[in-house]
Amino acid sequence: DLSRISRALLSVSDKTGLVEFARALAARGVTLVSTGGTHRALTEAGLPVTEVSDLTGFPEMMDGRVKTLHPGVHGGLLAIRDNPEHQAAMLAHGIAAIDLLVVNLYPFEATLAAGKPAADCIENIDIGGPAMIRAAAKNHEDVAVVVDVADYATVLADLDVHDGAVTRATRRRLAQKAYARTASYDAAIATWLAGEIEAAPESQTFRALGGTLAQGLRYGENPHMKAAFYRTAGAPRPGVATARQLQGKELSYNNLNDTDAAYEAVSEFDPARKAAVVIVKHANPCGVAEGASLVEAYERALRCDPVSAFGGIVALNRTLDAEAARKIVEIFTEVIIAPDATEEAVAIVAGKKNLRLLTAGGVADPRAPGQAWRTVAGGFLVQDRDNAVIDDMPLKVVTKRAPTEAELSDLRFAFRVAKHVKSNAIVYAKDGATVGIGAGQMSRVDSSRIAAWKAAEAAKAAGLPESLARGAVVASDAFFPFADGLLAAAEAGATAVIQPGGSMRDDAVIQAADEAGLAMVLTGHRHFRH
Ligand code: 93A
Repeated sequence: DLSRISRALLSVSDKTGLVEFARALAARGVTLVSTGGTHRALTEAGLPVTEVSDLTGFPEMMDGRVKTLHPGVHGGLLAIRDNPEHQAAMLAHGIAAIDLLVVNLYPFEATLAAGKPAADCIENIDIGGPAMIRAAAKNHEDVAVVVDVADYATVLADLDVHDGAVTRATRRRLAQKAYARTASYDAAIATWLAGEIEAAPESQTFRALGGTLAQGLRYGENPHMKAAFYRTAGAPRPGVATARQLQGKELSYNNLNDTDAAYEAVSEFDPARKAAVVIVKHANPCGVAEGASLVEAYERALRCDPVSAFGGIVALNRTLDAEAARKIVEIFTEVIIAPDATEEAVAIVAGKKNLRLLTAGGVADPRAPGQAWRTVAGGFLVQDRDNAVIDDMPLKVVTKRAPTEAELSDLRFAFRVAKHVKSNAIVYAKDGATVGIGAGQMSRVDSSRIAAWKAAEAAKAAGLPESLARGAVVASDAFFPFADGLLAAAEAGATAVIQPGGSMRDDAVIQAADEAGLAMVLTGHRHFRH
């Protein structure tokens, strides 16, 4: 089960911990071989090390594009030690066994993330490194492969405990990690190229692999489920994966999921136009509002459903200021996320030790293309992200009465929100604030009833005599299949309706709207979200 380490090949771009590790190997009698830059670093540290060109009989050439791609290297990595034919081949061609491979790759992902030109990204595609990693990992019965600086200690611990050898268990673990690394490396390259050529979802199933670990999580949606958070490669959209956490407890799986929902929703609201706030609970908005200031927007968003907002996620589309911060910390909130935060706001939030504050550096572009995926049993689904925006949709008035300017503005607002509410989604809005949200019901009429009931509850909580749905407008994320959902809205007091249209019974629904004196506009776009 043990494989003695006599010879190691080191070829690393990230030279963190290299010299210490190589010195520890040398001290344990391991012969060192390495490529140009690595060789230089080790020689400078006074370590005895052979150059890889001594193994290959070729100099490194073509700007280093060809340095280790040679049987002198790959034979040494791939030869099965107890196979007589392999041994004979090694002898015949003067190939020496390599027992330990230490490689970390050209920094493709970092080059891309730094926004470097395409030519730099291409030059940072490592060929020889992955080839060696895959060879050593394939031959893990005889060879140990290290692709992560963190595993230098793993190997040294094995060498010390097992008298200069690495266990099979360690080699297998290292091999798995090695393939995970080359897979994510190639996925990052493929994903980048997919973006460059604007590939369609069906051509990029590989994206599922393009993750690098951002954070291990204590548990998943429930405590008995293990979980982790991965970041995908490529041009990042400001959001939960790129945000900086300034304070508070570690984010949980549910926090991350809800914070994403909240920030994606608030990014629909152009910060140059108005301040906007989204409060999310269980991945659904429970209050959304615009305002002249963040604090005004927050107070109006909170009014929609103060009960659900307790323990929620608050997303803002502008720099968190002191006034808004002071108001938000009045109730228990799990997470605040904003493009940025003033020093004063940060100090106010600091008073709440557990409250997490995240700054995303900007708001996401709701029109940005991209993909969304989810797993299904035995597979996964890929689709374009929903980047349709109400402002780009030609609206069609289908009722006798056209909406007033004020109604039209609220209709757009409500439909913008409905896009981020789980289907079936019904959203009541008035004066740029939601007043009742019905989410995630299996029938549209149930969502309509829930939204109307919520609006009545919100009025009660605010001590108002009349339901907040009265005089409001209503949005539906998909068409009304029957008039019943629409009539429920009219009964609750809505004056105007926005919905995609396209039902077989559109005529009956339009007629019902006319009879109820409603103004109705069709968007031609559906915003299902499941
Ligand atoms: O350009 S390469 O793909 N061609 C190669 O043959 C090759 N062999 C190792 N890059 C290659 N490497 C990479 O060089 C390693 O993966 C490592 O990242 C880097 C180390 O180079 P140096 O030792 O010169 O700093």
